[in-house]
Amino acid sequence: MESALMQITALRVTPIAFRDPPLLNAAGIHEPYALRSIIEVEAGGFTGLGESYGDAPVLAALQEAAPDLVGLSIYDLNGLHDRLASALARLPTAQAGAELAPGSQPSRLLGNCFSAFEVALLDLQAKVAGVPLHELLGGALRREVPFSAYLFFKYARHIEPEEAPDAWGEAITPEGIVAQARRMIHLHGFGSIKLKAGTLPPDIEVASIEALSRAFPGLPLRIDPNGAWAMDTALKAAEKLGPLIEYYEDPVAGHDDMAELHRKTGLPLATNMIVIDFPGFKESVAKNSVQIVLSDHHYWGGLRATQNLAAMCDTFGLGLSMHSNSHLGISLMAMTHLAATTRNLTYACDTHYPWVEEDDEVIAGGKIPITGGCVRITDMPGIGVELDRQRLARAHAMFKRITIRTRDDLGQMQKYDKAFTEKKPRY
Ligand code: GKR
Ligand code: MG
Repeated sequence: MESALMQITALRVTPIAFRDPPLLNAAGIHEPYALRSIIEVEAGGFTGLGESYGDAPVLAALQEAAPDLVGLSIYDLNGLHDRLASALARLPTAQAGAELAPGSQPSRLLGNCFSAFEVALLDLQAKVAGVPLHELLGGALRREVPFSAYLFFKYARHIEPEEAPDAWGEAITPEGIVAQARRMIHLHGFGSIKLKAGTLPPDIEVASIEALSRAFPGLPLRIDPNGAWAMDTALKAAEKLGPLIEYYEDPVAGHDDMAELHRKTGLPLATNMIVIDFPGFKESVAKNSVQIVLSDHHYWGGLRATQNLAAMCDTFGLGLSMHSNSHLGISLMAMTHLAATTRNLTYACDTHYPWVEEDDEVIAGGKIPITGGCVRITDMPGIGVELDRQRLARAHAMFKRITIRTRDDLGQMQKYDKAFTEKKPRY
C-alpha cells in the first residue's frame, strides 16, 4: 500500500570533478582531477543520495537510464535492475573503461549503474523509515570502521604548470614514503598501511615496506603492485616481504600466476583485479588463486550484492577486505555502513579519501572525519549525509571547466615520459 505512494518523482545525475594529486600507479599517474557522479533520487519529499564513477561511459549510462526510473517504487530493486537493463540496451557499445576503475569498464556498466541507484534508493528507504542505513542492512556489528593509510609514490606537483602543488610533497624513496605515512597517520590515526606499488623499480618498493615496518613496528602492512610484476620478481620480493605483510595484493596478473605464487610462497594473496564478479570468484576458488577478496559495492553491483559476496567468502573460507578508487563522502559513508554490518569484513578497508582537499567535498559540513583510523557510523536517517548545494555547484563547475572526461593514467604519464607504455609485467 505504502509502496504505491513511494514512487520516484525525480532523479538528478550531476557530474563533478575534484582535485587529485599526482599519484603513481602501475597504469601511469593520476590526472589533476578525478571524476565522479552524484545521484539524487526524490520521492515523498525525501531525497536519496548515491555516488559513482564519473567517466564518460558511466555518466552516459546513468543519464540515459535516469528518466526511465521515474514512477518506480523506491522498494522495487528488481524493477530497478530491469529498467536499467532496458535503458542500457539503447546505448551504443561503450568505449573501453579505465583498467584501474573497474566500474567504468563496459562489461560492468549494468552492475555499476545498479549500484549507483541502489545506494540512493536504500538511502531513501532508510530516510522514509527514519532509520540509519546500517539498520536497513541488517544492523551494525561495529560503530567504528577501520580504514588503512593508503600510501602512494608521488611527485611533488602535476606537470601542468597551472596546477598548484599539494600539501603532501614528493615521495619517490623509502624515506619519502615513511614521511608520507607519518603525516597520514598523524592526521588520521590509521592502524594499518597499504602501499600502492608496481610503479618504481621493485627494489625501492620492497625497501619502502621494510622502512615502514621499521618506522611503525607492529602495524599491519600491505603492498599492491596491480599485477605489474613478473613471477620471478614477485617471488624474489616475497622473500623479504613475507614476514612483514598481512597480505600481498595483486603482485602478478591472472589466476594461474596468482595460484602458482601462492603455492610457492604460502603467502595470502588479495585481489581487486581478478575477482571482480562471481565468475571470477568461481575460478579463484577452483584454482586457489586468491585468499582475500577486496569488495567494492560500486562495481560488485551494490550493497546487497556485496553482502552476497561476503556470504560466498564465508562459505569458501576466503578473507574479505574493501577496495577504493578516488571518491568523496557519499561513497565513504556507503562503504562505512556496509562494512559496519558485514561480519567477516575483518581487514581495514582501503580509502583514497585522505587525498581529497577539504574544499572539494560536496556534502554539508565538509569532509567526514577519519580519526583513530576509523570512520564512525551515526544514527542519522539513511547514509547520514546531505548535499551542500553550493559545494555541489562548485564541483560541477570544475567538471565543466576541465577537459578530462575519462580517467587516463597512461596518457597522463606519457606527458612526463613519451616512452611509457602499458606493458605488463613492467618489472
Ligand atoms: O588510484 O591509483 C589508484 C589505484 O591504483 C586504484 O586505481 C586501484 O583501483 O586502489 C586500487 C587498487 O587497490 O588496485
Ligand atoms: Mg588493488
